Amino acid sequence: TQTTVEKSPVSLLGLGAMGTALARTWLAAGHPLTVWNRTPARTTLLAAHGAEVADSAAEAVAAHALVVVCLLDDASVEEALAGTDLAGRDLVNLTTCTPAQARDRAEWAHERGARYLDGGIMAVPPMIGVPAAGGYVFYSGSRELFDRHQETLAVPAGTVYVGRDAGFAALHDMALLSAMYGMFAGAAHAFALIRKEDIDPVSLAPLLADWLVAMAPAVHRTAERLRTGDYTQGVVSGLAMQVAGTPAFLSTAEEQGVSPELIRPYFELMRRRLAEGGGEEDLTGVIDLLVR
Ligand code: FVH
Repeated sequence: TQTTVEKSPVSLLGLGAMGTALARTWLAAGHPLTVWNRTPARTTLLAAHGAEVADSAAEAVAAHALVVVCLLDDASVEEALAGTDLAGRDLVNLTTCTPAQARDRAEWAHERGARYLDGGIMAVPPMIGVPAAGGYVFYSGSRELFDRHQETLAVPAGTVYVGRDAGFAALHDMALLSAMYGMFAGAAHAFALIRKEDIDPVSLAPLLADWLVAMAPAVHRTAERLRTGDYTQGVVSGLAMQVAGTPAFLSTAEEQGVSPELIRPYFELMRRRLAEGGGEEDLTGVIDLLVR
């Protein structure tokens, strides 16, 4: 005899690009799903694939204990959930927000009788439901809520719990995405340097990607130095040497007719740290200049 395992039902509010991707994976995995979206037209396709469509956010919240929201921003969460009865609900908020907004939202949910878990999605919609793509979601807030629903939450993407502080998922999300924008900024400068030359950007791209991958493990050494407080231990490329090299980068930008506005601020910080006596360090000391 075969036994069928009942899949946990989910209420999902928000069917933008990300919400729709999440909805598809839960439906495909056999989870009963109730959806709501401010613009009802976005529910049509999902209804055809078996989703129940709620006429209001309140109806969606009332449908199941696990309520997932994936809306544009914190203000839209406030607006969508106003007038819903959250008492006894397990609210999982996958909307991008700041750590402070997440903590306030957790308190707001608790005042309304709900448990709260915040999520920061480290994936774009095509990575959802594709384990090999490596996408995952940071979660923080109620550990009990995370443990109870982990199996369901793991359907669209991997899950990484980062602590009871509801703001930590957003903080991890913002930290990683900030590093990503720094990388994009560096790549933008690199492409700008060759833009007017007879160099195919497509031939530079793999060199650039491989170089960034080769340099990425440096973050482990940075983390160790931050932990020990010794910024000079095992330094290979000292700050004094690196600062001495910065005029060449700025002159190259000038020669190529490229604005140095993306790289100059970082060079300024390196110079300041050197002036404060950090010549024997690597680049770790720059971090301390940023922290106010
Ligand atoms: N898409 C991505 O690449 C990123 C990947 C990382 C995580 N983000 C965050 O996920 C949240 C949702 O993003 P999204 O891609 O689904 O965004 P949109 O396609 O723009 O859909 C927005 C949904 O929010 C609804 N909405 C907006 N304002 C309100 C409101 N005041 N009341 C109720 N709902 C609202 C909107 O509804 P509609 O315009 O269809 O009526 C969409 O359902 C987001 O935090 C990303 O940062 C995605």
